[in-house]
Amino acid sequence: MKVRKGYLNASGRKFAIVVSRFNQFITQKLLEGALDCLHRHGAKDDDLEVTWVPGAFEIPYLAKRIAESGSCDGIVCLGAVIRGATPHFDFVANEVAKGVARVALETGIPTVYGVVTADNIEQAVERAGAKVGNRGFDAALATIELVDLYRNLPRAKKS
Ligand code: INI
Repeated sequence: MKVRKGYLNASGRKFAIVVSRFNQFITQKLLEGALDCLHRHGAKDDDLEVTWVPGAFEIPYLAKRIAESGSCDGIVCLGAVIRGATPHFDFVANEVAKGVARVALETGIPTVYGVVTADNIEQAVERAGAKVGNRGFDAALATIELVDLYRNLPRAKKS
């Protein structure tokens, strides 16, 4: 029986983080959580790149460019979309979720969704290092695991 698993080893791997400035008081905490996770699992600063974008809507554009550049093994996407603060919450939240998934599917680079979507500021704070953990840390952990897993997969056949 073949069982495939990814292990939590970030050593020697390159990671990109794309983080949005909108609601920066939340996204800064997500970034800190993601960096903490990457460092604790062996990543070195020289192997990390952080790109700031204006809002969550722009995350997929930059993630795609970075994935296509071949500069990293995995991408962590961080943002905060808060319903109370925007009438077009659903639009922004849906687009960023679909966009991040498309980047992963189209480029073959593990690209992980670490966007907090919350009804209000209190809920967002809870997901950025308060009551309910830190979504940035969690997204980085998933990225580390996927990068390791992808490395050990057989290469896709050329059609
Ligand atoms: N961007 C966010 O990251 N979070 C939000 O809650 C948000 N709101 O409230 O609208 C938001 N809007 C900006 C959007 O992501 C784009 O940057 C903007 O529309 C320009 O394309």
